[in-house]
Amino acid sequence: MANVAVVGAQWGDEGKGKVVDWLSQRADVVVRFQGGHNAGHTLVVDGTTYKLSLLPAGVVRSGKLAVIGNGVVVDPWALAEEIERVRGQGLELTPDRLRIADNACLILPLHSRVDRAREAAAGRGGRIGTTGRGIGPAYEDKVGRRAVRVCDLADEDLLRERVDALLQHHNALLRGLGDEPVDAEEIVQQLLAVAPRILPFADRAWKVLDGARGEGADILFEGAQGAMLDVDHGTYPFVTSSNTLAGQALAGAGFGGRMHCTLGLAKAYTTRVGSGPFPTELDDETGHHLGERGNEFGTVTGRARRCGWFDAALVRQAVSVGGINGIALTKLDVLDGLETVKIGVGYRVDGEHLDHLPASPRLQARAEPVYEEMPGWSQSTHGARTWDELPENAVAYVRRIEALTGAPVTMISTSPERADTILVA
Ligand code: 2SA
Ligand code: MG
Repeated sequence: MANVAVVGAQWGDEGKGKVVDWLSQRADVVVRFQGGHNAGHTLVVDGTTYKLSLLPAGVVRSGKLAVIGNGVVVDPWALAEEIERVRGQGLELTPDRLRIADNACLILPLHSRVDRAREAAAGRGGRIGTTGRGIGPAYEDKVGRRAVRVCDLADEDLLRERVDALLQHHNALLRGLGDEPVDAEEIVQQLLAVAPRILPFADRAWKVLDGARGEGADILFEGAQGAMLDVDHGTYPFVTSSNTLAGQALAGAGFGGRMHCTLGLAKAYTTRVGSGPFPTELDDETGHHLGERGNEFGTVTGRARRCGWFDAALVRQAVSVGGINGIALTKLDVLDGLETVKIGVGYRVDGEHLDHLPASPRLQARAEPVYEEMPGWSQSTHGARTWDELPENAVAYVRRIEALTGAPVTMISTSPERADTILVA
């Protein structure tokens, strides 16, 4: 299988869990390279449901090595809890099966506090709709060179030094707002208490991956969120705080090899959680119908997702900036029974026709979708496992998506069941 990256091609929640699990069976190593516990994958393996947030999907299969790369922001308490939770479900999760980059930055309780306080203070138009997990503030501290990292947990003096450096920044802000400053010693003690649950897994992840590469291992890079939430290429500022594209996989894991294939996940329609522009959003019966049928609620926060038609212009942009060479199309069955289906093919902005989303959030908000309409299909595609089982109009829909996005659809998922997958040669 070689080295494969699986990334979201829309706004996240494209159904990566199932595809990553499916591919992880063929991989030796599964790596997370960005994001944190704002991600949420649901995996069903042998009748057991696992909800993973920070742990790479590889942990649910024996004999695989799971790696949390340096590009991930790690909440040590959330991680320790997740490790305990999956162990409680009978998984053996020993340090020889999970490695955490010792140069990964930590998310501390103050980060989620800042995250939530900002969201609460922002007016309706300014609220990002974050997961409240402290992701943004933690990445800010990383880039600001004042973060506490996994390796600092192993050295009490160094840890104190790092926490002091971090609080110099945060306490100045808190005092300015008339808030109570954070007590350094309290954080140090909390970190020292959680350290023994994390340190056994800490390692030079880049070296582990280098070794695996030398042995010819097949490595799967598991993306979180999606291309339109990328901090550079997404609908800024309504984005997450990391690069979500496959290009990030190499830097976020310290991997010196090359990616042989980048699989972009896309739903057969579009969803988004949180605020921000969404040109093909349906604020009507059809939008409701898609949300109900597609069970569109976030796995991390339980929030209802906004729903709309498939936006081919958006996915074409993700294919282009993200180097996607194959699309895995999910939840096609949710469109069953619709009389007509629409595909967004571009935008009209102030009378001008665009084949891509402009950078300005003002223009994005004013972008009117330009649609192509196709006849729907009344037959069920739910659970289809071969191309031949798909009604003619559904096949035409998939073919049109390929033509418009510029990437072949190499896989179609027709239910959460692993076997309900069509592989397109
Ligand atoms: P943050 O918390 O700073 O990363 O939020 C910034 C924006 O990124 C969006 N975001 C996501 N969108 C979809 N799925 C995500 N993960 C969970 C999941 C979502 C959930 O995989 O199911 O359970 O709600 C995810 N994580 C971040 C977020 O909505 C903001 O728009
Ligand atoms: Mg998800």
